Amino acid sequence: MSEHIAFIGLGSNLGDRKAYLACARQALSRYGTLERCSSLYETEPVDVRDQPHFLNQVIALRTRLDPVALLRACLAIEQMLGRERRILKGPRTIDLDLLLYEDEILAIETEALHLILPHPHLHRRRFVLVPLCEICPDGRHPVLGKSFSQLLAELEDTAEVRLYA
Ligand code: PH2
Ligand code: MG
Ligand code: MG
Repeated sequence: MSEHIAFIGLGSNLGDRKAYLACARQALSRYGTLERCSSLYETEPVDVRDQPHFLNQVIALRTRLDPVALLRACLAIEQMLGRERRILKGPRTIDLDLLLYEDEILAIETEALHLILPHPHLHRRRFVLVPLCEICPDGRHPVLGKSFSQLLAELEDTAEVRLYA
């Protein structure tokens, strides 16, 4: 299979958040080349608000894996880094979300696998759009047809996202 660009959102709000992101990037680099990595951002939790602040980042990976294989790789890395799924959208050592895979639009929702591309919340989350715009401002959302910078400008989410020193 040829190479493809995928964007992955990284998030951590338990333990040594920065180290978890670093370990996740290193693990992801076994599945391709890290083309771009955004800065780290300290972000206010959304959806479940009563939990610690997150560190979030978005990376672009050049990979030969297809979307399903890449999702499985992300889930395996989450497992390796001690991810426990106790509370939906609750605290986690590491969360790896497949945001975009080229311009692919797909939905696989089975008991064994849950993959929707582009990621269904991508366009409404500041903690995703800010780092995504940093590394790919002119990229376009394959379904909405708007650039990521345009989506960021129109965003309703006001949760705080600030550069992490
Ligand atoms: N992830 C969630 C729920 N809320 N909030 C922030 N700031 N960052 C996240 O990565 C995040 C969240 C579920 O995946
Ligand atoms: Mg997530
Ligand atoms: Mg996730």
